[in-house]
Amino acid sequence: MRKALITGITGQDGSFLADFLLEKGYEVHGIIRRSSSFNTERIEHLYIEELKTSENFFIHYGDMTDTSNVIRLISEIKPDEIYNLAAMSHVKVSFETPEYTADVDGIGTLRILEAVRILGLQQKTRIYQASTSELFGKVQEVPQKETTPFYPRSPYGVAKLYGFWITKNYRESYGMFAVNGILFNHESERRGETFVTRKITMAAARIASGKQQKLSLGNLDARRDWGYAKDYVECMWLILQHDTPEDFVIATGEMHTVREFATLAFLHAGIEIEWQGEGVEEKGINKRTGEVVVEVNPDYFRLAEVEQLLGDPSKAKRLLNWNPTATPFEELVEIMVKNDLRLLGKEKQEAYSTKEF
Ligand code: NDP
Ligand code: GDR
Repeated sequence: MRKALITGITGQDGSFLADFLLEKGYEVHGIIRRSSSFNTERIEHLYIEELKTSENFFIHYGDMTDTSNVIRLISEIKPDEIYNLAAMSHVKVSFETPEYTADVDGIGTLRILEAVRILGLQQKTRIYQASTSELFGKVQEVPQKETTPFYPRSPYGVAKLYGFWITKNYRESYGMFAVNGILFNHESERRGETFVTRKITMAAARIASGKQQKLSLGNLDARRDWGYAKDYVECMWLILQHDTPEDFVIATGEMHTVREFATLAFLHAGIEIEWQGEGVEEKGINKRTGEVVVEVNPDYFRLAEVEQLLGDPSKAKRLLNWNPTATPFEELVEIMVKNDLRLLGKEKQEAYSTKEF
């Protein structure tokens, strides 16, 4: 039985990847951090005795900043594949915690590579590094492909730049199968609640249900290439199954503004929005009631913004036979809004929580 180790198992991608690999018959090991409150909601269905459908899932305590822990776990598990998904993954927060972000997202990647090398596993263990379209930042070419120069615009992007190059360096220096997936934004019903898409879909559901009055957003003009996370984790696996170790851009090849995402999300929740005003004065008005449902709050602006990202997935299409448009943009938004309306229905039956985002 093939063994996979996933760092960042409690996150959006880690949890989908665990589902995917278990289905493929892998023994899956995941690293979780100790937390003062529960952080395992996305993987409960995999390890809680009454819910679990597989006996092949194991969790271990650990942290990307703890070298001895990383070495010990890799030494005990001896995985065939490592998916390094753990990261301080919020771009805006990385401006507040730049050193920690560098430690986890940059040096954390080195810790994994070094552990595999020190343990002499370089011929056995294949390593996937979660690289990102944020490497392109201030874009030098549209659309962005594997050969486009990088220009990161945040401490997160710069830390991930180190992760990208050290992965490539270990591949070239030690002949390791260590590769980067340069993934563009991918979202889902499991997306973290502080990323813009989920923030919008949750707010749309709550506003439509009379539980919230309005939503505050930052840059409505930012444009992203948004895909569906479930489709993207399959690609992580395909990249590691490829004959040769190579880096791949994973994207849909389609770009939309935050404003477009919000318009569509509110529509799925039953609210038609009309946009009025410009810049920080811009507002989204509920056409039927005349109420303001979206406003701009400069607190959510980035110190250095990535204005637009558009990926060219042709290499992945050609060499991995991957379909970038399996879940179109409209369907992605619908999946997310429907899920948040359903969750709200569930919450209503229990006591409704007034969490702010
Ligand atoms: P999430 O933020 O949902 O998950 C991040 C995971 O990393 C969580 O499991 C988190 O644990 C864990 N983690 C954070 N810090 C540490 C640490 N110090 N030690 C161990 N684990 C840690 O991210 P996604 O699932 O969305 O993304 C997965 C990876 O892909 C990340 O590396 C991200 O940067 C990258 N990426 C994501 C894209 C996207 O659009 N989603 C696009 C391109 C790249 P906890 O639950 O305890 O916080
Ligand atoms: P991003 O995702 O920074 O691309 O990083 P996020 O959803 O946070 O922002 C996307 C764009 O929306 C604009 N925006 C807002 N963003 C947030 N979070 N909150 C708001 O209120 C808001 N209003 C407008 C942002 O300015 C930005 O332009 C994600 C993460 O998953 C990274 O880990 C990953 O590497 C990249 O995607 C690819």
